[in-house]
Amino acid sequence: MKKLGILTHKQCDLDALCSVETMAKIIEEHYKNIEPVLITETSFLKEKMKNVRKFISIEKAKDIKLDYLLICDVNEYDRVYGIDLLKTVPIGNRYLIDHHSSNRVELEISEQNKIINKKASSTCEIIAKKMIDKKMSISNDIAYNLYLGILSDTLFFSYGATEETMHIVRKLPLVEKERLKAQKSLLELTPRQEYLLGKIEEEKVNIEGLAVYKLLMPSESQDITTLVKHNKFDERVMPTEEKPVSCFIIGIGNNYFIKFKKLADSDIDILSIAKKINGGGHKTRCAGRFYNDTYENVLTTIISEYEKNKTRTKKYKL
Ligand SMILES: [Mn+2]
Repeated sequence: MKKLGILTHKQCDLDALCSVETMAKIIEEHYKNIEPVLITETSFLKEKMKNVRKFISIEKAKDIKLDYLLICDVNEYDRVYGIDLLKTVPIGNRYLIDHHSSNRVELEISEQNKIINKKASSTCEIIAKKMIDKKMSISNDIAYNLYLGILSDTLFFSYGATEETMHIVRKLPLVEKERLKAQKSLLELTPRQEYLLGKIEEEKVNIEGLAVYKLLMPSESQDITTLVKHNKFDERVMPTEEKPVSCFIIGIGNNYFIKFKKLADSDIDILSIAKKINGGGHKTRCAGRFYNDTYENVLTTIISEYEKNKTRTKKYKL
């Protein structure tokens, strides 16, 4: 029996977990001599999924000899949970499925082993489309998890969803009751999330068109970035007509995770701001990071990058 390790990104979200889970099911069904080994961080989000198998931690995975490796939903070297495993597998046996546009440090995977669709809303969308196109059987559990992954990455189809996304979603064999159940479970906040939501404050910055929100937690608390990936948090930090760009600073000790969002008609190029601060993403929503820094410096840097960007955009206007 050969072993295929399946990895995804740190701070795994539901698109990550559901794409890993579905790929494991596909491999099991189509390759009888390959056993999938799912390697992710622990996450409370698994409770929302259907019929989830065991995911193991990187510590446990280190003792397992892997023959193949598949990476889902991430193509940045330092964002992969368990990246050290990559070099334990021959290059020809490494695979990637992803939908992100930023690729700061390319993973050592040959082009023919990559499926990257930057137009796809989520990795689950890419997998669902492949399954539909190849007329593979999609069980109710698989359909449910794929739907959950797409729903989560698009925040209920409000970000990054396309005609193609909706077309694929409609083809998933799920009854209305199941769709509603998935939607409801995504909406439910855990007590920890309720607490964090209440801790968000708006920062008083006097910058035209920009709203800044902060959630600052001590370093001893657990990683909260996955917990805030919920539309209740997005609603709280949503850009408005008056402030079409919003910046959400999530601080955990000295490390900061910055989420930008903007209304589609805003000229500010938030993606280039994100790229300047160790990040990337999409045109209307992207993220950056600061490591070992202070809140003051993070705020000053963001404001100065925003101001530079604003002047630049204006320069080319009539
Ligand atoms: Mn994703």
